[in-house]
Amino acid sequence: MALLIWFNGELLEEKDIRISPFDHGFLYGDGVFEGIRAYNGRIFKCWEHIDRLYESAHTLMIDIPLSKKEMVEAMKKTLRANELRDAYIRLVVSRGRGDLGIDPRRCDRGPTIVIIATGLALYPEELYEKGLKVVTANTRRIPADSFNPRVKSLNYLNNIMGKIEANNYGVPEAIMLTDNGIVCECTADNLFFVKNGTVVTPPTWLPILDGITRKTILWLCGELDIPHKEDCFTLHDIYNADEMFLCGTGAELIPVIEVDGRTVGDGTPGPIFRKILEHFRVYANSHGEPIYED
Ligand code: PXG
Repeated sequence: MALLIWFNGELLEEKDIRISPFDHGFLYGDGVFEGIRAYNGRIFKCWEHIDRLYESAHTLMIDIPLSKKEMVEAMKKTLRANELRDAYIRLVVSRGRGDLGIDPRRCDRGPTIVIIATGLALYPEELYEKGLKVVTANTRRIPADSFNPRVKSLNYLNNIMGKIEANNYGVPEAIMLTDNGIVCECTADNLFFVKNGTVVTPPTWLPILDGITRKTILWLCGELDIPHKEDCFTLHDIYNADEMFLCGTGAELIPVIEVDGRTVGDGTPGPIFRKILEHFRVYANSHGEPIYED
């Protein structure tokens, strides 16, 4: 069965979808997106993702013509049409078709909306067991007063530059810093470390994405009575951490065992990471917006 994709209100096969070369998502990266997961027949953190999508769009002054409820219905419809219970969902809203100038006012036909739901594309299980090696990117995170990375926009070139550096070093991820060397996040994941039993992650006023997995982990730490805080820190702190891990909708939670050639902790995924991962998996498989119940 060919994959059915939601495109401006219709479910179509990829070959039947046409997006204009004048679409400002294509011409300028002018738009927003979300990456969402469904586990076991439920959309995990559905409304949190929808809220973030609409907030990103509001900041960019893109008026999404669907209500949040209609957007969730469209997502469910797409999942049902493809008979999916465990899936990765990509929701994309571009500013739509305009002319060759950047002026958003020329995009007067409204946004282009696409929902893709596919099977899962996890990192190999081996990496969750063994952990990743990462490097620090020379490319700095865009300062929040230039363009706030809390907007999950279609313009990911800052992150892609970081990813190219990771690729050039032959590692799966790269750490990105602020322009004065404060640790922010990786190219598509938030970052945590553990020192003396306390879980630490950068605060969202730094130029990072306000990640939904990140927020879930902070909440889980509270539930599990694990000391945790949001704080600013440098590479020295993570080189000398007891444990480190990354998190995001795509990667879920993944341990880091080496940063810039320095072994983190004892070079294996640590006990606090394992505890959080175990509880995260149970929680993710039992909570969320049901896809098939109405
Ligand atoms: N930071 C950045 C820069 C991101 O793009 C995260 C953190 C994690 O956020 P969530 O809300 O997912 O916990 C992201 C996630 C993927 C993928 O396939 C993820 C993102 C972008 C592109 C692909 O995992 N964003």
